[in-house]
This record gives sequence, C-alpha cells and structure tokens, in this order.
Amino acid sequence: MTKVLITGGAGFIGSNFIRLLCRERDYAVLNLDALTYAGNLESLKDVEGDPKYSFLRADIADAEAVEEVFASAKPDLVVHFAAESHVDRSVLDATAFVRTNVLGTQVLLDASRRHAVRRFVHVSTDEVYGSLGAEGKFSEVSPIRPNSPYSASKAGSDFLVRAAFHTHGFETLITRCSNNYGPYQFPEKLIPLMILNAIEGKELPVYGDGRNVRDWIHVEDHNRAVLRVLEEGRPGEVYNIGGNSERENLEVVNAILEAVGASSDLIRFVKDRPGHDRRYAIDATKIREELGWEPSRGFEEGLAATVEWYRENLSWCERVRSGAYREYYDRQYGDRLS
Ligand code: NAD
Ligand code: TDX
Repeated sequence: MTKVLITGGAGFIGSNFIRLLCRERDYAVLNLDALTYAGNLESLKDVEGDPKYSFLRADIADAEAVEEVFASAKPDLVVHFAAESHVDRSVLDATAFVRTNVLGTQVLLDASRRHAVRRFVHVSTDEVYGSLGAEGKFSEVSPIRPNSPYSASKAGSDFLVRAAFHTHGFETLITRCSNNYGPYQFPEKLIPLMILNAIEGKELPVYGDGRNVRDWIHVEDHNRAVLRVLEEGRPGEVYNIGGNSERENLEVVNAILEAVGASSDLIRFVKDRPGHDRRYAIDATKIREELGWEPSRGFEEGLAATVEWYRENLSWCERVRSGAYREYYDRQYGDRLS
C-alpha cells in the first residue's frame, strides 16, 4: 500500500485532507504533527479507528525527530501542510514562522531525499505574490512579493522547494491557494472568529475600512485540488488554486451576521493590520486546463454550511480555544475592542 505522510494533519486543512484520503483512497496515511496551539487531534476523531490512519507527534524543525519518523515510516509520498499560518501572529512575533516554515521545510526536504520519497507536494499560499490593486489576478508567473512575515516565510519555503527540484532533481510540486474556509478552522481566522463572536453576541473586529478583498474557497475544494496535484501534477510545477469568490471583508461579515441572525451593531471598525494586503485574486486557469480541476462549492452555500457546522460544534470550539489562545486574543484585540 502506498504510504502518504501528511505534515500538519491536525490543523484545519490537513485534517480535512486526511478525512478525504481515508474516505476516497487506499493509501496508508501517516499524520506528522507537533500539536501546536493550532493542531488538535479532536479534529480527527472520526478517522481515529481507521486502520489505514496513524499519528506521529514530531516537530518538523527537529531534524533528529524527523529522521526517526522517516526511517521507521518510509513514506512514498509527502504532502506538506505544517506551518505557522496566522498573519497577525507573525506581526506580533515572526520567530516561530521562520523556524517552522523555512527551517522545517528544509528539514523535510532533506529527510525526504535521504529516504527516497517519490514525490513532495508543498502547500503554499497566494499571499507570496503580495497585494493586488482593483484589477488583475495572480498567475503562477506573477512576481513573488510577500508583505508580511508569514508570507515572507512561506515564500522562503517555496524557494527551498524549488531549489530541491532544480539542484537535486527531487520531484517537488507547489500549490498556491487563496483563503480557505470550512469546518475545523481555528477561530483566529476571519470567518470562524466572526461566526463565534456573532453567536456569542461579542463585538466583530473589522480591520481598517473592511474593504480588503479575499478570494474564498471551501477547504474541500482546495483539498481536491491538492490531491489532483499529488496524483497527476507535473514535477517542478507550481499550481494556483482559487475559489472564484472574491468578496470584501465587510460583505463576508454581513453574510455571517445574517446567517447567525445577529445584529450589524456588533461590527467594530478597529485599527488596521500593519501592512494589510488590499486584495488577493487567483487565476486558476493552469490547474483547470492541465489537471481538469475546478471548485465546486459556491461561497454563499458553503458559508451557510460552515455557520451551521460551528453552531453544531461549539464544544469543539470551546476545547480548542485554550488558555494560550485567550492570551493571544487579549494581546491582539485588547486595546481595539471595548
Ligand atoms: P493551521 O494553522 O490550522 O494548521 C497548521 C498545523 O501545522 C497544525 O496542526 C500545527 O500543529 C502544525 N504545525 C505547526 N508547526 C509545526 C511544526 N513545527 N512541526 C509539526 N507540525 C507543526 O493551518 P491551515 O490553515 O490548516 O494551513 C495549512 C497549510 O496551508 C499551511 O502551510 C498554510 O500556509 C497553507 N494555506 C492556508 C490557507 C488558509 O486559508 N488557511 C490558504 C492557503 C494556504
Ligand atoms: O479579526 C479580524 N478582522 C479582520 O478584518 C481578522 C482575523 C481578519 N480580518 C481581515 C484581514 C484579512 O483582510 O480579514 C481578512 C482575512 O484575514 P485572515 O483570516 O487572517 O486571513 P489572511 O490574512 O487573508 O490569510 C489567510 O489566507 C491565506 C490564511 O490565514 C493564510 O494561512 C493563508 O495563507
């Protein structure tokens, strides 16, 4: 049986990817995760009993620990999701971003080459391209111009993955996706944060004028694209992935308030995120034409389902919002909200 090692499988996108693999493929699935504040095995309760699935706790920046995992597990394929992923945290302190995203990626590349991994998919982000004005979209040949410590660290990892292909002939592929939403997203990101605050009658902190634009994609559409790239992508290539659903943040927040049935009086315009990128939009022509992938979920329908999921899983939210998260929330919003 082909063995696939998923890094960051206890996080938002990785846990949904593992669920997809267990449901639709016959791979042995190994989840390598350090279980940081963002990683939670409760997100994988439904696959825990699956004999194809196993979990191994390790920090990707710890070369010895990673070596041990690769030596014993001998994976055939690697899909690399593990990262520090929240822009606001990278503004407060970039150290963990450089360690995990840059160093951790190189450690994985080295171990993968040493242990003859056949294929390595690196899950990156549209944020490496920087910010757009009112017009245009990012294509795979757009210049790399990251603006936040988070996106700079992801761009660094993209370059290391590219170098492993060109220097060592190691079979790597890179995906760059737009903003994901859906079940099991940690409630520090815009959509789950706003859903929970609206449900709890708390203020909704909108940065700046609320007119920044993101291109939203349901996590399952993203993961189907990653799977397509893993199984059919061309080595050395980059594939953009997008949802064709550009929305201003305020539109998203208002749609959430409506779905929850809460008042727009809860909206608070707060101090802007430093260096806040204005607009992201993805041109996904390449993956559509080469690999036949397209997103299948419309944003309004996907958002309504996501609101429902959070309503029904408030106990999951309670448990992942640990003491450490509450400290971050106070640090991030303490002087911005009343
Ligand atoms: P997440 O923060 O929800 O999950 C990250 C996971 O990585 C967690 O389980 C965490 O425990 C694990 N991790 C962190 N540091 C680690 C380390 N040193 N060693 C091992 N595991 C570690 O992130 P996400 O939103 O699921 O994003 C997954 C990937 O997709 C990231 O690489 C991110 O850059 C990329 N991405 C995310 C989005 C988005 O909208 N969320 C969009 C495009 C790309
Ligand atoms: O409280 C908030 N108020 C607010 O107005 C938060 C948390 C966010 N925002 C705004 C900032 C952005 O314009 O909402 C937008 C989305 O913010 P995030 O959810 O933090 O996402 P973003 O910064 O766009 O980055 C996300 O998409 C690309 C992911 O976090 C990254 O991991 C991914 O690479």
